[in-house]
Amino acid sequence: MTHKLPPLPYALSALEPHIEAHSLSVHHGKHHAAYVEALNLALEGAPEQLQGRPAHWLLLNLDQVPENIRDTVRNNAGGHLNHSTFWQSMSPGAGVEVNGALGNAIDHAFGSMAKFKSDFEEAGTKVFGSGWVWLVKSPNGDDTLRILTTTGHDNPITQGFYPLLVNDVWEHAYYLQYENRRAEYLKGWWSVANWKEAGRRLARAGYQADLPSKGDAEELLVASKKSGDSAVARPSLVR
Ligand code: MN3
Repeated sequence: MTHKLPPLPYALSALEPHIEAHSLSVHHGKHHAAYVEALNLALEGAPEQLQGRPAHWLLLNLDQVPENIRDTVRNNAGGHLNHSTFWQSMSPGAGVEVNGALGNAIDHAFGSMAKFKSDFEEAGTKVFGSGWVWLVKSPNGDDTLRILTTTGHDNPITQGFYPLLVNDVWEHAYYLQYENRRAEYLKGWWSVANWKEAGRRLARAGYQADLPSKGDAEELLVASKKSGDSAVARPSLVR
Protein backbone atom coordinates (compact mmCIF):
# COMPACT_ATOMS: atom_id res chain seq x y z
CA MET A 1 0.00 0.00 0.00
CA THR A 2 1.21 3.44 -0.80
CA HIS A 3 0.07 5.93 1.79
CA LYS A 4 -1.91 8.79 0.32
CA LEU A 5 -2.66 12.32 1.42
CA PRO A 6 -6.40 12.34 2.15
CA PRO A 7 -8.24 15.26 0.56
CA LEU A 8 -9.54 17.86 2.98
CA PRO A 9 -13.24 17.27 3.75
CA TYR A 10 -13.95 20.96 3.04
CA ALA A 11 -12.69 23.82 0.89
CA LEU A 12 -9.42 25.54 1.80
CA SER A 13 -11.31 28.70 2.76
CA ALA A 14 -14.02 26.87 4.71
CA LEU A 15 -12.45 27.39 8.14
CA GLU A 16 -11.89 31.12 7.73
CA PRO A 17 -11.47 33.35 9.55
CA HIS A 18 -10.07 31.05 12.23
CA ILE A 19 -7.74 29.30 9.79
CA GLU A 20 -7.02 31.18 6.61
CA ALA A 21 -6.90 29.33 3.29
CA HIS A 22 -3.19 29.94 2.80
CA SER A 23 -2.33 28.60 6.24
CA LEU A 24 -4.51 25.53 5.71
CA SER A 25 -3.05 25.00 2.26
CA VAL A 26 0.52 24.96 3.58
CA HIS A 27 -0.42 22.77 6.54
CA HIS A 28 -2.23 20.16 4.47
CA GLY A 29 -0.50 20.40 1.12
CA LYS A 30 3.05 20.81 2.39
CA HIS A 31 3.39 19.56 5.98
CA HIS A 32 0.98 16.63 5.95
CA ALA A 33 2.02 15.75 2.40
CA ALA A 34 5.67 15.63 3.51
CA TYR A 35 4.88 13.11 6.26
CA VAL A 36 3.08 10.89 3.78
CA GLU A 37 5.98 11.13 1.34
CA ALA A 38 8.58 10.39 4.03
CA LEU A 39 6.55 7.41 5.29
CA ASN A 40 6.34 5.92 1.80
CA LEU A 41 10.04 6.49 1.25
CA ALA A 42 10.96 4.81 4.55
CA LEU A 43 8.79 1.79 3.73
CA GLU A 44 10.23 1.30 0.26
CA GLY A 45 12.94 -1.03 1.49
CA ALA A 46 10.91 -2.50 4.34
CA PRO A 47 9.67 -6.09 4.54
CA GLU A 48 6.70 -6.67 2.27
CA GLN A 49 4.29 -7.41 5.12
CA LEU A 50 4.71 -3.85 6.37
CA GLN A 51 3.88 -2.24 3.08
CA GLY A 52 0.20 -3.06 3.16
CA ARG A 53 -0.27 -1.72 6.65
CA PRO A 54 -2.14 1.47 7.49
CA ALA A 55 -0.54 4.15 9.66
CA HIS A 56 -2.35 3.14 12.86
CA TRP A 57 -1.21 -0.48 12.48
CA LEU A 58 2.39 0.64 12.11
CA LEU A 59 2.13 2.75 15.26
CA LEU A 60 0.61 -0.11 17.22
CA ASN A 61 3.24 -2.57 16.02
CA LEU A 62 6.46 -0.60 15.98
CA ASP A 63 8.32 -3.63 17.35
CA GLN A 64 7.73 -5.27 13.97
CA VAL A 65 9.30 -2.37 12.11
CA PRO A 66 13.04 -2.76 11.45
CA GLU A 67 15.08 -0.69 13.87
CA ASN A 68 16.83 1.33 11.18
CA ILE A 69 13.54 2.86 10.02
CA ARG A 70 11.55 2.65 13.27
CA ASP A 71 11.91 6.28 14.34
CA THR A 72 11.19 7.53 10.83
CA VAL A 73 8.09 5.34 10.59
CA ARG A 74 6.94 6.36 14.06
CA ASN A 75 7.29 10.07 13.31
CA ASN A 76 5.78 10.02 9.86
CA ALA A 77 3.02 7.44 10.39
CA GLY A 78 2.14 9.51 13.45
CA GLY A 79 2.22 12.71 11.42
CA HIS A 80 -0.01 11.11 8.80
CA LEU A 81 -2.52 9.66 11.27
CA ASN A 82 -2.64 12.69 13.56
CA HIS A 83 -3.26 15.10 10.70
CA SER A 84 -5.87 12.82 9.13
CA THR A 85 -7.74 12.87 12.45
CA PHE A 86 -7.15 16.61 12.86
CA TRP A 87 -8.80 17.51 9.53
CA GLN A 88 -11.84 15.55 10.66
CA SER A 89 -11.83 17.32 14.00
CA MET A 90 -12.76 20.54 12.25
CA SER A 91 -15.73 21.56 10.18
CA PRO A 92 -17.08 24.85 8.87
CA GLY A 93 -19.79 26.21 11.10
CA ALA A 94 -19.56 23.18 13.34
CA GLY A 95 -19.00 25.06 16.56
CA VAL A 96 -22.59 24.68 17.63
CA GLU A 97 -24.43 22.80 20.33
CA VAL A 98 -22.90 19.71 21.84
CA ASN A 99 -25.74 17.36 22.41
CA GLY A 100 -26.70 13.93 23.67
CA ALA A 101 -24.17 11.40 24.87
CA LEU A 102 -21.16 13.56 24.12
CA GLY A 103 -22.50 16.52 26.07
CA ASN A 104 -23.33 14.27 29.00
CA ALA A 105 -19.91 12.60 28.92
CA ILE A 106 -18.17 15.99 28.89
CA ASP A 107 -20.29 17.26 31.79
CA HIS A 108 -19.59 14.06 33.71
CA ALA A 109 -15.82 14.20 33.16
CA PHE A 110 -15.16 17.93 33.41
CA GLY A 111 -18.15 19.42 35.20
CA SER A 112 -19.26 21.58 32.30
CA MET A 113 -18.52 22.40 28.69
CA ALA A 114 -16.93 25.68 29.75
CA LYS A 115 -14.60 23.89 32.12
CA PHE A 116 -13.70 21.32 29.48
CA LYS A 117 -12.85 24.06 26.99
CA SER A 118 -10.68 25.98 29.41
CA ASP A 119 -8.87 22.79 30.52
CA PHE A 120 -8.29 21.80 26.88
CA GLU A 121 -6.97 25.27 26.02
CA GLU A 122 -4.71 25.29 29.06
CA ALA A 123 -3.36 21.82 28.25
CA GLY A 124 -2.68 22.86 24.65
CA THR A 125 -0.97 26.04 25.75
CA LYS A 126 1.32 24.09 28.07
CA VAL A 127 2.60 21.59 25.50
CA PHE A 128 6.31 22.34 25.38
CA GLY A 129 7.53 22.55 21.82
CA SER A 130 5.59 20.65 19.17
CA GLY A 131 2.65 18.48 19.99
CA TRP A 132 -1.06 17.82 20.18
CA VAL A 133 -3.94 18.18 22.61
CA TRP A 134 -6.63 15.49 22.56
CA LEU A 135 -10.05 14.66 23.92
CA VAL A 136 -10.01 10.90 24.30
CA LYS A 137 -12.05 8.05 25.63
CA SER A 138 -10.28 5.91 28.20
CA PRO A 139 -9.35 2.29 27.43
CA ASN A 140 -10.71 -0.98 28.74
CA GLY A 141 -14.39 -0.21 28.67
CA ASP A 142 -13.97 2.86 30.86
CA ASP A 143 -16.23 5.50 29.38
CA THR A 144 -14.49 8.41 31.07
CA LEU A 145 -13.32 11.18 28.79
CA ARG A 146 -9.90 12.70 29.36
CA ILE A 147 -7.71 15.42 27.99
CA LEU A 148 -4.26 14.22 26.93
CA THR A 149 -1.30 15.88 25.36
CA THR A 150 1.38 14.23 23.24
CA THR A 151 4.64 15.58 21.90
CA GLY A 152 6.09 15.13 18.45
CA HIS A 153 3.63 13.00 16.51
CA ASP A 154 2.72 10.50 19.17
CA ASN A 155 -0.89 9.34 19.14
CA PRO A 156 -2.87 8.22 22.22
CA ILE A 157 -3.90 4.96 20.49
CA THR A 158 -0.52 3.54 21.48
CA GLN A 159 -1.71 3.71 25.09
CA GLY A 160 -5.18 2.41 24.31
CA PHE A 161 -6.98 5.76 24.34
CA TYR A 162 -9.43 6.49 21.55
CA PRO A 163 -9.24 10.04 20.11
CA LEU A 164 -12.50 11.95 19.79
CA LEU A 165 -11.15 15.40 19.01
CA VAL A 166 -7.65 16.76 18.47
CA ASN A 167 -6.00 20.12 17.98
CA ASP A 168 -2.55 20.56 16.48
CA VAL A 169 -0.32 22.86 18.52
CA TRP A 170 2.81 22.59 16.39
CA GLU A 171 3.86 26.11 15.42
CA HIS A 172 3.21 25.31 11.76
CA ALA A 173 -0.50 24.98 12.64
CA TYR A 174 -0.90 28.61 13.67
CA TYR A 175 2.28 30.63 13.20
CA LEU A 176 1.44 32.16 9.81
CA GLN A 177 -1.63 33.82 11.31
CA TYR A 178 -1.14 33.95 15.04
CA GLU A 179 2.66 34.17 15.27
CA ASN A 180 3.51 33.18 18.86
CA ARG A 181 -0.06 33.55 20.16
CA ARG A 182 -0.89 29.88 20.62
CA ALA A 183 -3.44 30.57 23.35
CA GLU A 184 -5.42 32.81 20.99
CA TYR A 185 -5.37 30.10 18.32
CA LEU A 186 -6.62 27.54 20.86
CA LYS A 187 -9.39 29.79 22.14
CA GLY A 188 -10.68 30.58 18.65
CA TRP A 189 -10.50 26.96 17.55
CA TRP A 190 -13.90 26.18 19.12
CA SER A 191 -15.52 28.00 16.19
CA VAL A 192 -14.43 25.14 13.93
CA ALA A 193 -14.39 22.18 16.34
CA ASN A 194 -16.32 19.30 14.83
CA TRP A 195 -18.61 18.11 17.63
CA LYS A 196 -20.60 15.97 15.27
CA GLU A 197 -17.50 13.96 14.45
CA ALA A 198 -16.51 13.75 18.12
CA GLY A 199 -19.98 12.43 18.94
CA ARG A 200 -19.78 9.89 16.14
CA ARG A 201 -16.42 8.72 17.45
CA LEU A 202 -17.75 8.47 21.00
CA ALA A 203 -20.58 6.26 19.79
CA ARG A 204 -18.19 3.87 18.12
CA ALA A 205 -15.31 4.07 20.56
CA GLY A 206 -16.23 0.89 22.35
CA TYR A 207 -16.46 -1.02 19.13
CA GLN A 208 -14.05 -3.91 18.96
CA ALA A 209 -13.12 -5.58 15.74
CA ASP A 210 -10.18 -6.73 13.72
CA LEU A 211 -8.23 -3.96 12.15
CA PRO A 212 -9.70 -3.03 8.81
CA SER A 213 -7.86 -3.40 5.54
CA LYS A 214 -8.41 0.24 4.70
CA GLY A 215 -5.56 2.48 5.79
CA ASP A 216 -7.87 5.28 6.65
CA ALA A 217 -7.83 7.00 10.02
CA GLU A 218 -11.59 6.92 9.71
CA GLU A 219 -11.45 3.19 10.35
CA LEU A 220 -9.10 3.44 13.25
CA LEU A 221 -9.97 0.92 15.91
CA VAL A 222 -8.38 0.16 19.21
CA ALA A 223 -8.73 -3.61 19.13
CA SER A 224 -5.11 -4.50 18.48
CA LYS A 225 -3.70 -2.07 20.95
CA LYS A 226 -0.51 -3.31 22.55
CA SER A 227 0.29 -1.91 25.92
CA GLY A 228 3.70 -1.21 27.30
CA ASP A 229 5.43 -0.72 23.97
CA SER A 230 8.71 0.74 25.06
CA ALA A 231 9.25 2.46 21.71
CA VAL A 232 6.34 4.74 22.38
CA ALA A 233 6.28 7.60 24.81
CA ARG A 234 3.41 7.80 27.23
CA PRO A 235 1.05 10.69 26.58
CA SER A 236 0.72 13.22 29.36
CA LEU A 237 -2.45 12.74 31.28
CA VAL A 238 -3.94 16.10 32.02
CA ARG A 239 -6.99 14.87 33.82
MN1 MN3 B 1 0.46 19.92 11.80
